[in-house]
Amino acid sequence: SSSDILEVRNYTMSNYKKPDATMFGIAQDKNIILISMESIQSFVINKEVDGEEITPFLNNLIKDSYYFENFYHQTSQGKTSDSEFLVDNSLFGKDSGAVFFTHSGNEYNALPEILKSKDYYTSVMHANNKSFWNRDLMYEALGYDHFFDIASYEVTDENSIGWGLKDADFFEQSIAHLKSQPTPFYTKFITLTNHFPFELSEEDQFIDELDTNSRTLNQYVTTVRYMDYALEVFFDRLKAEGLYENAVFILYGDHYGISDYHNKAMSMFLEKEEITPFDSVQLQRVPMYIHIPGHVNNKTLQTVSGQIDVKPTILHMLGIEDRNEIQFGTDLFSPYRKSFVVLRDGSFVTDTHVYTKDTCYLKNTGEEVEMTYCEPYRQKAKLDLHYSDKMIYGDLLRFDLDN
Ligand code: GP9
Ligand code: MN
Repeated sequence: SSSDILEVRNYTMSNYKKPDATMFGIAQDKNIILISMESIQSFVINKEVDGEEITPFLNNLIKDSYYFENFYHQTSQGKTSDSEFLVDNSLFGKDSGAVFFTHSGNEYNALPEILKSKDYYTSVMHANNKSFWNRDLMYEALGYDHFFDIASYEVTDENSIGWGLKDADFFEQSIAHLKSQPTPFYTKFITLTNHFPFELSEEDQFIDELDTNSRTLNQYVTTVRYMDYALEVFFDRLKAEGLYENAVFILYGDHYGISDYHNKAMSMFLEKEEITPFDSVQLQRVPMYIHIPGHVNNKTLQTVSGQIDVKPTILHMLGIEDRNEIQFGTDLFSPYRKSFVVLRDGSFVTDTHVYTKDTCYLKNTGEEVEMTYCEPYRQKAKLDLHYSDKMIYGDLLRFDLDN
C-alpha cells in the first residue's frame, strides 16, 4: 500500500549519500555506453597464463579509467537478467527464480525511463532471441525505446560459436545500429561468447588453455581472452567512427563464470591451498570500469560496492538529483559512501570484514573472527534485502505518486 512505500522510502532516503561535486554532471548530454561482460570475474584481471595476459585490453584500460577493485556481482539464479535488473533499478533480484520472468508486469522507475524523460534515446543490443529471459516484456517495463535482438544481426555458421554470434562480429555489426540512433543515447551491450561451456573456434584462441582438472576453467581463460579482444575491436571501431570521444563507458561483469564446483581447479590456478567460503565470496568480485575519454583524474578505487550502486552513480554523473528515488545502492563516487555490499544470499562485505555462511572473517587475511565484529552490519544487510523484496512483491512503485 502507499504506507508501505513510505516506510521503504524513509529507509532508503536515510541511506542517501550526496554526490561528489566534481563528478556530478560530468557525463551530462554525453552518450552512455554500458557493456555487460559475460561471466567475467576479477581474478582474471592482470593475471597471466604462460606469460600471456588473459585480459591485455582490460588491464590497459585500468590506467585510463575509474576502476573498482572491490565491486561484486549480486545476482542469483536470474544470472544476466538479475544483473540487468540491479543496474537499471538499484533493487535486488529475487533469491530464487528470476524477477525478469515473475515481475515484468510491475511498475518501475528504471534508469532508461528516467533518462528518456531527459531526452535520451535508450536501447539494448544483444544477439539473442528477444524473449530469452523475458527481455522483450521486461525491457518495455523498464522503459527501453528499442531492443536490437538477434533479428537485427546477421548470424551465420561462420560468425557463430557456442551461444551464437561471436562478440567481435556482434560489436562490428552494432556500429551501424549505434549510428542509426538519435543522440544522446543510453545503450547497453550484452556480450555472449564468454558463456559456459566456453567454446571457442580455433582461430579465436589467442592463449593456451589451462592445465587444471577442470575443463571448464581451462577453456574459460581462452574465451575471456577472446572477449577482451572483441572489446578492443569495439573501442577501435568506435574511435574510427567518431563515436568514442563523446561517450562515457561503463563496463562490468554480469556474474561469476566459474562456480564453486570447480574449487579444486581454482585453487590450483590461484595457487592457494583451498578455496574457503571467505575466498568464494571474494571470488564474486567482477571488474567494473567507468571510462571517460579525455578524463585525467582516473584512479583505482577500493570502495566495497556492487551492481546495485550503478544506477545512482549514472544519475549523478548525468547531473540528475535522486534524493527521492527508492534505491538500495549509493553513488560510487560519493565521498560519503560507506564501503558495503550485500550479496543475494545474505553474505556481505565491509571495509574490514566478510560475512558468509554464519561466519565472520577479517577481510585482509580471511581469518575467522567473533561474530560480534559482523553483527552491526547483519541487520542492515537483512533490511536491504527485506525492503527491496517488499518493493517487488508488493509492486510498490504503483503507489509512487512522484512518478
Ligand atoms: C543470454 C545471455 C546469457 O541472452 O544473456 O544469459 P545467462 O545464462 O548468462 O544468464
Ligand atoms: Mn550472463
